[in-house]
Amino acid sequence: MEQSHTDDPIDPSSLGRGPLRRAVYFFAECESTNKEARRLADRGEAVGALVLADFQTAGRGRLDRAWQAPRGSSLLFSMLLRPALSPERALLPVMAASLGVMEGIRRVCNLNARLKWPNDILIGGRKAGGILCEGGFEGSAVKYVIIGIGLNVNFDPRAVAGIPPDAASIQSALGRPQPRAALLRAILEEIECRYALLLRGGSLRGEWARALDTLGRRTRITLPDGELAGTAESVDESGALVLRLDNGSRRIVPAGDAIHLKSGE
Ligand code: BT5
Repeated sequence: MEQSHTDDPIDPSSLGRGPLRRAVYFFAECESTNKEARRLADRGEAVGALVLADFQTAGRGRLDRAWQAPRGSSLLFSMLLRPALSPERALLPVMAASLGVMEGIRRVCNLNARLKWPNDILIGGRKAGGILCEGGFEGSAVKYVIIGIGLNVNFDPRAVAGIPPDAASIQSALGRPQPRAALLRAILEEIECRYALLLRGGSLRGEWARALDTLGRRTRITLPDGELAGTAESVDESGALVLRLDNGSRRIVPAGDAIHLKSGE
């Protein structure tokens, strides 16, 4: 799986300044940037720490799935947030992050990425990135939120064992590599302005709805206690999916694993 892409280093000092890059922790290699960010958070690190890695030895997706990326090829980073949010509103930072990734890709690469509810970045309808959001709690209060983002940039997913062959990357979509630092900087700027909007009490619902490829599609959602299938109708203010079930009733789904179905499925 190891393949080297060392000609495009990310210089942390080139990332500019902003509230979610107050302190940048760069690792040539670590197990998982989410794990490092959690370690910092548990030690009392303030909001705005950004953990960035060139390679993860144990990158994680949701539900303990693996996230793989060849060394130096991708964007792998985690942001430490300390929002005053109830657990029901924990998807709001994911909305800010995924919309920021999408807009950063558009600005720097001129590519129209889309989103799959709740945490995937799609290019050409295929998964090019994902978000892993983890919370630290004190009782029922959210003490911190870690938003981990993996985005496939400069490699061909078909050529890397361990990555689903139908995955996408920016290089595969454009036919040429892109400078990772410039892309990361734009993504951080776009996330920061959306996160600031949320902190001011603003809404990302409209932008989230327009960005989601999921809306209007037949979708199957896997939940811890079973499965639901129906048509994804809309999203509510907290980012939850409004699903019209096959029996006609509506169900609000705060989180889950979604699959877009083909018609007739
Ligand atoms: C995700 O999980 O999509 C969230 C991925 C988050 C990764 C970042 S990297 C920085 C930070 N540190 C971490 O340790 N994690 C975060 P999920 O929806 O569960 O998708 C995981 C599934 O995506 C796997 O089971 C594979 O099938 C697939 N996968 C693995 N690597 C991939 C890649 N590079 N591109 C596309 N799909 C991939």
